[in-house]
Amino acid sequence: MWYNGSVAIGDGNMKKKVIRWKIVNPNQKPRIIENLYKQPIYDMYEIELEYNTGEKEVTKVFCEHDTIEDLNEADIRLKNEFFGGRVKRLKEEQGRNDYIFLGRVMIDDDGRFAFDREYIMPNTQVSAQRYFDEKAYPALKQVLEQERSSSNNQQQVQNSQANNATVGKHYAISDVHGMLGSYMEAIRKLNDKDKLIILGDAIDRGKYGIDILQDIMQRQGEHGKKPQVTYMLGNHDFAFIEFIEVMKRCNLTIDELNYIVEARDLKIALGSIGIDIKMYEGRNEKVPSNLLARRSKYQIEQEDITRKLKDMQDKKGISEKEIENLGIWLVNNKGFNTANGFLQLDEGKQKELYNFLINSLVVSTERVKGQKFLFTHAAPPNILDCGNEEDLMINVTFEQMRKKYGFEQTRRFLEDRKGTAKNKFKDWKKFGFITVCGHEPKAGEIVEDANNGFICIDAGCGSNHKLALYCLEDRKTEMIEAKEEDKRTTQDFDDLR
Ligand SMILES: [Mn+2]
Repeated sequence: MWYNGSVAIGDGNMKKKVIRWKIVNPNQKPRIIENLYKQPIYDMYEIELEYNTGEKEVTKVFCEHDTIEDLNEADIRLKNEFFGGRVKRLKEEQGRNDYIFLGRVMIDDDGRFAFDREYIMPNTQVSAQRYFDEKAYPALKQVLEQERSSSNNQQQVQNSQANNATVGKHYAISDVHGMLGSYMEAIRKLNDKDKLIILGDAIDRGKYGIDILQDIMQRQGEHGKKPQVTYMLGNHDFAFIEFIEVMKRCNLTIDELNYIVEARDLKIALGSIGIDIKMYEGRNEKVPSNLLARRSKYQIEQEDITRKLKDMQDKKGISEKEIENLGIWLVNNKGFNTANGFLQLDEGKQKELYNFLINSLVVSTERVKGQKFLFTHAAPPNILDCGNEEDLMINVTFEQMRKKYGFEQTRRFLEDRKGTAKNKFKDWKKFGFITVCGHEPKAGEIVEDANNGFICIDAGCGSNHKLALYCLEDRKTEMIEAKEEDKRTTQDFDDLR
């Protein structure tokens, strides 16, 4: 049976399309889901897209049980541009034709990403297990070791050729997001004299963020492994530091972390269901009983989890805000891979990693071929705060910034958006600087904004799998395509940030 509906397709530039749905094989699950969930909670569907031109195509979708009817009756009639946008993105940019799709993304009042129906879990017990499964990580380690040893061999061969280079160049990459293969390939393309500046967010989304950070640690400083690497922090690194500090201060257990994840899952699910119910009510239509039943079930679970979290607040001294921040990082920002990796390390290695992070730079400057560059994850600092510095050539670590401006101000700095920070870029431009930054991906492209004086090199490594290796001397970019193994670790997610 086909369900019919119409939907606006495209990101921003809407093109109208008509779609229809059909259940193909309710018991077939995507492989990645099978790994994550112990219950067959997803059905596979085919959707037929019909373009205005009359052209038709069929693509596969995986949906949570029972939600396809909701989508048909509700979401499709509702303007659901994200659905179309996602189909388009996944098909065009990733060449994929199977994925999980559960509906819309919701943006909160501040224009920030709030929830995503991808995270609705009918069984939150199961969903929480996926984040902190002690057995999951070692299996991945094996894959990692294979990648390492093959890249080491190649590295040796390459080094013997490349070491003869007399002068090194400066390169920058950003927002690697756990894609170890892409990171290693960037490293392999450099010679021993080159310098690589990483503009933050090496972690989260993909599975190997911790391994990337550990490799970077070995390459830091004059006497480190070559080529030399400088790591700067992004907003994901900030959230990771917050996680480590709260974990340590409050001595949280794995169970308690899972409560935080469950609470977040439930909040997202209830938020999404709430939107649907409001929509039916707004149209004076009967709210489907399965939707109401799901809401009651989640509400009961939420009451239970709220009690547990209250208990944690009293006994462990974790604040409500910290619980929320951790939940957002672990679930929405896909920090669970990083958290899992971190928890597998012994205490000494954990400490080493933490010290590395808090002493990493958040702002740095460099002269390359006479041109002044400012490096930062999101946007430059307010130039007035840096006025006393000689020539404005500054290097600021996370700890220095936190001491001077506080934790929350540092968070805001690392989360800054290009749209609102234009004047900061322009101020630095007046003093002859080009800002090189990341943070806001453009699929498969770097953005050179000469007017505002910045180059954003985030080509979306963690979402559409393109890593831009930017050479400052040549002002040229090389695009690195992610390895299949890395792609699989993010295949069940797609996100804008
Ligand atoms: Mn970022």
